[in-house]
Amino acid sequence: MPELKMDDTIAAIATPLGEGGISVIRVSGPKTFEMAGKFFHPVKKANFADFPSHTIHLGEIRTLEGAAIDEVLLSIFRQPNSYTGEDIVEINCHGGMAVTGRILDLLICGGARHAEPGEFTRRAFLNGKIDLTQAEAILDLIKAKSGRSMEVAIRQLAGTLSQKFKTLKNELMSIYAHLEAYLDFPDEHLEIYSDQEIIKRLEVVRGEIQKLITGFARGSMIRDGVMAVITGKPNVGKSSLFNALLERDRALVSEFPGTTRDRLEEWIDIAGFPIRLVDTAGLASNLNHPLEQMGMAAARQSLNQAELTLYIVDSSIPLDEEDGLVLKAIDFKKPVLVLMNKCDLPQKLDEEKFASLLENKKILRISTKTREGFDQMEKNIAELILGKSVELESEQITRLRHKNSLQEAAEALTRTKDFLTRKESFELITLELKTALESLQELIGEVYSEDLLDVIFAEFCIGK
Ligand SMILES: Nc1nc2c(ncn2[C@@H]2O[C@H](COP(=O)(O)OP(=O)(O)OP(=O)(O)O)[C@@H](O)[C@H]2O)c(=O)[nH]1
Ligand SMILES: [Mg+2]
Repeated sequence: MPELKMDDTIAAIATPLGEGGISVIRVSGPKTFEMAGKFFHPVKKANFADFPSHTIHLGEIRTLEGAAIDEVLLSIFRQPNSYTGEDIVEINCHGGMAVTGRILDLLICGGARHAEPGEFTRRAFLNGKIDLTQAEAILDLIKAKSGRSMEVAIRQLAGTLSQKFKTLKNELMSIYAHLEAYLDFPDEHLEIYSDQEIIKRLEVVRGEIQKLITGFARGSMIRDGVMAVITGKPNVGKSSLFNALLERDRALVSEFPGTTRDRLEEWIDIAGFPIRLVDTAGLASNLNHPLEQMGMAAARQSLNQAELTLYIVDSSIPLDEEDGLVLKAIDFKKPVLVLMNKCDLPQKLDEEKFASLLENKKILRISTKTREGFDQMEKNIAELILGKSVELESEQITRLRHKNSLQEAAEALTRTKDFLTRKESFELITLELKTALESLQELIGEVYSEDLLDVIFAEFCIGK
């Protein structure tokens, strides 16, 4: 992407395209008021330049020739007290592709430029309104698929994580400044901390960083979700379970074995955690139709990718050899929850024998018809993916970028400590400490490259 100009005026539709109650068009930049003023005609005949910041005005959008386009509400935010830190107007017009598109066209003709994805937030970052971790949190909040993902994102947006990073950085900065002063003025008899004192302080920072890194697995699970695959023989109730967890009839269900052939997937929220739930074709040895075989191949592929397997059997019929085929296809080293479905019907499955084949995996009786066992099932799913404790740390990292920067910092701190212990030269020691410091600065965006910003903001939608 060519380098973005940041001193021009941008415009975009900030709401999803399509029909809706209202749509919002956002304009930001130095010529915002001049451009909007060409097309906006307030009901109260006031001058645009006199509108105070943070006020809303009723009026009409008209073409330069005077043709009315829509009746709108226009909000004004004057720099620096706005989302981007620049002059902003937000036009609330009637939701609809034609009206919204037309107003945006007028603004573009009036000299605004189409905003790139995330450009409003990028400007907010570049103007110092938010740091990089908060910009990422905004994106996570928009994309949050569950209550917990939302909770973590809103905490990061409020700045708890940035604050933590900054505290760690400031501590390193203070040690660094101390060592530098000693390096620059070795003859001044500055009071110097002992190596032991410095090592102790470095260890505290490294320990904190390590704790954040350890929390990453859980954090990324909260942000990106876990893939849970439903598997079993044909007709055991896989699609019924899929629908019941989704609480709508998404997959076809029938009394005929072989109903599902394609892989279906949907996001669900279990105990606040996002789960990518996958319904698959049944596994059987007697499938001859090429379509059935394709379905089974796709099912096996999904099973390989599963982070959690929901293995379901029909407890109203006895076990047979076909169950052996499914058992062989499941990787019991990964988390597996075994579900004996159709517990509302007379039970014919020998549970003791079945349990002996399952490598001590948890077995639960459920009915997708009556929802018996569902509360326990949801609890077990949450436990299987998160361990016993499902509480969140107050500072939780969720992004690989954060983990990588913290890892670099931790490694540089280990080297700093080793050099100090071995009484290496001060130059070498401060060089390593500086590497750790820079990793933390990159994390919050105190130092950044345009390429990094391009990667981060490309994930955003246009208008944010
Ligand atoms: N009584 C009872 N019937 C159930 C239950 N769960 C599913 N069924 C019935 O079992 C039959 C098969 O259900 P599906 O959900 O289509 O089974 P499936 O495992 O997806 O089947 P395939 O896609 O063919 O592999 C349907 O007639 C369902 O109504 C249950 O808990 N109790
Ligand atoms: Mg099915």
